[in-house]
Amino acid sequence: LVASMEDVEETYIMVKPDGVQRGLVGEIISRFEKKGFKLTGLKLFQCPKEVAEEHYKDLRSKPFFPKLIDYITSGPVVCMAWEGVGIVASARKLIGSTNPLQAEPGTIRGDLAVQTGRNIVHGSDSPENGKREIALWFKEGEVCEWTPALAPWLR
Ligand code: RTP
Repeated sequence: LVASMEDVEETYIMVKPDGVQRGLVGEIISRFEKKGFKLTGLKLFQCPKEVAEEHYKDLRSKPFFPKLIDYITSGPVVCMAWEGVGIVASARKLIGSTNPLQAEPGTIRGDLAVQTGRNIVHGSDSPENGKREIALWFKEGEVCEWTPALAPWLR
């Protein structure tokens, strides 16, 4: 049985500055590509403080918030929009636990990172936040709706 279009979700995935500087952009993109998800938006972006603060607004009261904003704005990030059946939960699984030492081997953080404050990648935690974050990080026209020309394996 093949999933229907109603099961397709959008998520915002971001390679954080440490992931970019460690040369892990290709590795991270390729994990989502190989899984079978569809890339609909991609850019390298030096994010202003206001965007980082809006993105992490739910964490505003946390003691680590100022350090988190410094980290995310410390260098360019790679912003990505991805689409797929059940992608929000699946991407979180592929990424692994927030603390990379607790992330399972085989996950991105489990294989490639050590510290919570340097955990190389972000993934939206709900379909609603997926839409909200894509709208926050991408301008009108930067996200591309497309259908594979030959094989409809990607949805
Ligand atoms: P993300 O939003 O980046 O995918 O991370 P997450 O859902 O796994 O974790 P969340 O609790 O939303 O925290 C967002 C990011 O803040 C940093 N953080 N630092 N105790 C700390 O120092 C601490 N806790 C969280 C991490 O970069 C985390 O990914």
